[in-house]
Amino acid sequence: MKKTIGILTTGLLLIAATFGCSKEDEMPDPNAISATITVNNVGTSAYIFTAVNGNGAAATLNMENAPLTLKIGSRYQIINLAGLPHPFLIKGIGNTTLLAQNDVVGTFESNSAVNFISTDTGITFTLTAEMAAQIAPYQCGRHAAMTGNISAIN
Ligand SMILES: [Cu+2]
Repeated sequence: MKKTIGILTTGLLLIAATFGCSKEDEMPDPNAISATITVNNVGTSAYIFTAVNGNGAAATLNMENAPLTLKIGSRYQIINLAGLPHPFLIKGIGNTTLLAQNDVVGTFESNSAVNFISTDTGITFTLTAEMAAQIAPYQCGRHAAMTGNISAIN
């Protein structure tokens, strides 16, 4: 009897493990980062993108204040090598701020679907359709000249 229970338990554990695996395969992690974008500064006059890796983001590298294209529905990590002297902001229409690396509180920072994370080295967020409808240029929180257009695409 003990042996039967042992075999049954092993069997159930195997089934559980199998189902566990297939479930993870079917359901993508909503917090998985689709693309990583690395940015740096040129003095106080421009940002430049130095690397774009992954899927959903596009920008011309090493071009001052280059436009940034982001696919709606993907999650992005922006690594800001310029650091806190040049806090990275995503502006909204009407000169609002949607997300900010500095202590400005953007209007989408507490949105659970956007799941905004801000650290000394960058920001991470999901570009939801709701946020995309309001998105405007990126800009440095301290230098207005450091700015470029963001295009949100489907
Ligand atoms: Cu700056």
